[in-house]
Amino acid sequence: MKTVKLMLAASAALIISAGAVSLAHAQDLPPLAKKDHYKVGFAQSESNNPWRIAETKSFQDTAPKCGWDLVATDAASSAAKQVADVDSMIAQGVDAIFLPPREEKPLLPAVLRAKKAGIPVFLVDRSVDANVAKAGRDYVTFLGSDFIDQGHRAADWLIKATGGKAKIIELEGTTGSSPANDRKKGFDDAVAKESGMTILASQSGDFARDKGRQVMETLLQAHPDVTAVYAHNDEMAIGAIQALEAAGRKPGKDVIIASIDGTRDAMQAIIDGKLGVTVESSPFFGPLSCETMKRYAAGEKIEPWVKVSDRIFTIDNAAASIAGAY
Ligand code: GZL
Repeated sequence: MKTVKLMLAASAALIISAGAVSLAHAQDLPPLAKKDHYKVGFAQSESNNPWRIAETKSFQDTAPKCGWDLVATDAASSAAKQVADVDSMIAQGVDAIFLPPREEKPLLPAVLRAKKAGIPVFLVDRSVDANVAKAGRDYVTFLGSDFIDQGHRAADWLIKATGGKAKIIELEGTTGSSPANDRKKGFDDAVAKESGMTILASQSGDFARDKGRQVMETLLQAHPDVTAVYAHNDEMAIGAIQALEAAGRKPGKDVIIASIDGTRDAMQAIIDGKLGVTVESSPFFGPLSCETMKRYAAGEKIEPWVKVSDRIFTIDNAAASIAGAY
């Protein structure tokens, strides 16, 4: 009889402790009161390309429609300043923060400080190190594209366009950012399966046009046998086109280029026959952010990843799509 009592007591203790842990986790995510007006922080990483400028405009255009008093900052390509910008929003006591972490790791402590201050954080367009912070516990959710899939789709197109035979230069995005990490993984994993495809060199152009051009100039000198370029974004692809033409090469003819984003200049480069493909990565996060925040305030459990679906633009649809591009 005594043994049974002991077992019952032990299992009761286990249930209480498990409940306490799950309760603690459930309590981790700061609540958001349902009201007509909010003070909302948007801590932009930089404005060094059309994509980021379009994203900021999307939030600014959404603010009056969503009852937001928007506190928008720009970290001018500095993760340290982006951390300071988030801390300033915490000090101002904003109701919620939308954050595109410039790099996965440096922004983590600021996300956790916002949580501790009772401010829900929504990660938008880029994420943080998933090994340390979890959606639904440390931040509400990640709103964004599937970057691994984007890299995979760019590879698929390039494999078909080159018949599975290419010597590739890869221009990587911002070092340590989730799109750069995942677009590299998606592309490199797909290309590794093709015996005729080699990546000659892979280097960051920081998602910027001029840096992309400079890196392409250097890598082109080291690898004149290049036959394809994979750029993690259109700005670097445009920079690569400039570098190739300056070296007397014919982008789209003797060097096939694949990219990601879907900007207006990329669509034009496709129409001009210089760029082969750009996989869309929408910057228009304002409306989706408004909708997701309203769902959260209404008490809905938000899925850990509010996934954005992306189209693909080639010579078949670039002319029809350019009017809506940014
Ligand atoms: C993707 C976004 C990337 C774009 C770049 O969500 O983080 O940052 O692809 C931009 O153009 O700089």
